Amino acid sequence: MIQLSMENFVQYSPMAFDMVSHILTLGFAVMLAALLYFVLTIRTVAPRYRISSVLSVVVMVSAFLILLAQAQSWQNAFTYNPSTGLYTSPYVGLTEAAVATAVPLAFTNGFRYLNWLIDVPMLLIQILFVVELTRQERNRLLIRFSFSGTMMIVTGYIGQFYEVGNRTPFLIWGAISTAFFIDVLWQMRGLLIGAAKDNRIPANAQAVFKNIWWLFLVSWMLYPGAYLAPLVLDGAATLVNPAGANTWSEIGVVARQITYTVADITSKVFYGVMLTVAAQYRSEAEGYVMEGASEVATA
Ligand code: RET
Repeated sequence: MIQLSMENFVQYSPMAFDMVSHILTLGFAVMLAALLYFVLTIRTVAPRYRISSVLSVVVMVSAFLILLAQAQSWQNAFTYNPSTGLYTSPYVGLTEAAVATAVPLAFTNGFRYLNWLIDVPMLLIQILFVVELTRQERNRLLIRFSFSGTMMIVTGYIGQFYEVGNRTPFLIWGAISTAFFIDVLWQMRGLLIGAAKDNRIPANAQAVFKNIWWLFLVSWMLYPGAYLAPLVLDGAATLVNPAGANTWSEIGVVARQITYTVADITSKVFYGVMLTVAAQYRSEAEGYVMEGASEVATA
């Protein structure tokens, strides 16, 4: 059974290869830039909301490092072949049996899943410190989010090894992962729709929570979309018959990496910024004055 990502069975024109390199570079560069944003804005919110910024910092550091590894994995897995003018991996054109015994360095999306293992629980937990909850309700969600979020990623991680060739395990693990995903979505919907109507929260912050729900829904749905990419692309056909560059596969790989990068920037960075804004509105409504702000005002 083949346990490699579909990207290894596609040959790339220099344009497609470079586009993926650029997209992956954008991914880790944004995380480093946003890291500074979350550090520098921490004092703009009241101390009780700062744990959300701290968790964004944790997310940024882990995403930066792992997305850097992801970009290096792309660079190392393919070489340029001057006679065809294409980038190719040692796996292109091998039979299924030969792939199973080959050992060269393969490209893998697996790094991403390990990053999510850290980031998904952090992203789900950080919001619990910006909305208004009883201690009991917060603890309940903390456990539920951590459990379902972790199970969603672990089961999806196992499934992604089987995206090329016989796809039965790929689909079964994907379905199990989806069950946990639905639980996460359901809990988050209740939390955010509740916060958007909570009269202990000022109206401007309520509006932000409502928008966070839509951002959350759309950005998180992109991940299962990228997981399913091999189903709609002909990566497996390329494995058997590598007739030069296969335009559809090439576009598919570029599209999949764009999807991952957009999803990462929106679900981690935009989400964190919106939570910071909501916390700023709440801090302001509670009369919080940023340290040092009064000196500026009276100067
Ligand atoms: C998988 C496997 C296939 C089924 C489903 C999945 C969902 C993944 C999600 C990932 C979210 C990741 C985030 C990372 C941020 O750092 C695992 C692809 C439903 C929702 C938000």
